[in-house]
Amino acid sequence: MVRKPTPDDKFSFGLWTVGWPAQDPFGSATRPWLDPVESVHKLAELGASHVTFHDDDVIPFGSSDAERDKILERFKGALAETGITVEMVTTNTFSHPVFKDGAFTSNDRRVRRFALRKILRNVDLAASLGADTFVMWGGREGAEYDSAKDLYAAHQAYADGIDTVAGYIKEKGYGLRIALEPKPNEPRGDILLPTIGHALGLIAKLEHGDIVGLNPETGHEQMAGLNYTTGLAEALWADKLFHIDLNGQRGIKYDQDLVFGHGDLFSAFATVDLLENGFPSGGPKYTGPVHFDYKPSRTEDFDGVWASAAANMSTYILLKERAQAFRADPEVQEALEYAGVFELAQPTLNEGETLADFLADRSAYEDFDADEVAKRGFGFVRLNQLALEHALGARG
Ligand code: ASC
Ligand code: MN
Ligand code: MN
Ligand code: MN
Repeated sequence: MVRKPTPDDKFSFGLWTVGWPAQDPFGSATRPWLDPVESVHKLAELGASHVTFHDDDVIPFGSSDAERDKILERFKGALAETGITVEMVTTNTFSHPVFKDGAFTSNDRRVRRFALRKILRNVDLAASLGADTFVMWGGREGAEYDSAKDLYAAHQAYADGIDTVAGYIKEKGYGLRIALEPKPNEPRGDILLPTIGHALGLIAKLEHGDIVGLNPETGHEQMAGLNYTTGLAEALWADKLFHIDLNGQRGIKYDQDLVFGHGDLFSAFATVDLLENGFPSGGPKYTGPVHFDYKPSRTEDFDGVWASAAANMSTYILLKERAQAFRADPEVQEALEYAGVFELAQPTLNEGETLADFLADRSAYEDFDADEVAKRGFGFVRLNQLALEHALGARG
């Protein structure tokens, strides 16, 4: 690892990432089960500060209460020994066959009630471990066939389910916020809340939407051909960026869950630039943990698993250094100025300007010389080349 993490980096890993045994639709697992306790120790050694997990990652589905208590006691022992904390907890409502048609939106009402109980129970666990965020990835909330769902009822059931959980969190006085994780498809043909924008639309209609935000994943947006950094920006602007899942994806295809930066590297540079440097005009900044949700490739043995975990952190730090150098470069500042990047934060109407004043301003319309103004070059390509040269470490 060319860069070593520190606690200030707030690096966090899902236990399902390093623990993935690498089964896929065409082949069986290439690695044995990995004890979550071992993962906690190993991640701590590598420099991570936090872990996250689905209930079933730590406590196998169907465990008795006694087994559950025993497992949790041992797990908490590993946390205490390493100083690792649990910043986020999420619920597996996608692996067991009972969830094959979804959880909150299954056509089978019995499944919806079971899913809600499984999630509420996990909310209690999340609160008891001191987590800040409760993620909901509705991986099976969707369909393959348009006629298979009442799509109005599905959206209502989804919203009701989230509102019930949010109401429970408030009633219990837990310090948790819910973060919805969009994904366009896989494992279902189409998944509800396919993008950041769709999720924001649903949150706006919730009764308890004040404690519901987003956990956008790099690859999930890129699977839809969308710009992850732009999505993070919209979520930040809406004060809804509660958590992040960083990873890598190479274009519109199956969910690759590569190491962060091993997909679209230049896009990853822009993501880190936004996360670390914020918007040029100020505005809200992401201050939460830097969480990786990737899968060590199926080709890797355990040495490769730990090398890939380290790679996520090392790549993030390298990009952070490059992004800081980019913003600190006077030539870049000049190029940003030339490009009008700072001008966009200037309000379009003057302070105190009434609509009547505006309509009376002939310079804005009647005397506006569109052909003359259209002659302006923005210099975006030069700016982008400066970004690229900084990203490659060729400057400063
Ligand atoms: C999650 C999450 C995902 C999925 C996936 C499970 O909780 O954030 O992207 O589950 O990692 O394989
Ligand atoms: Mn993914
Ligand atoms: Mn994820
Ligand atoms: Mn995933």
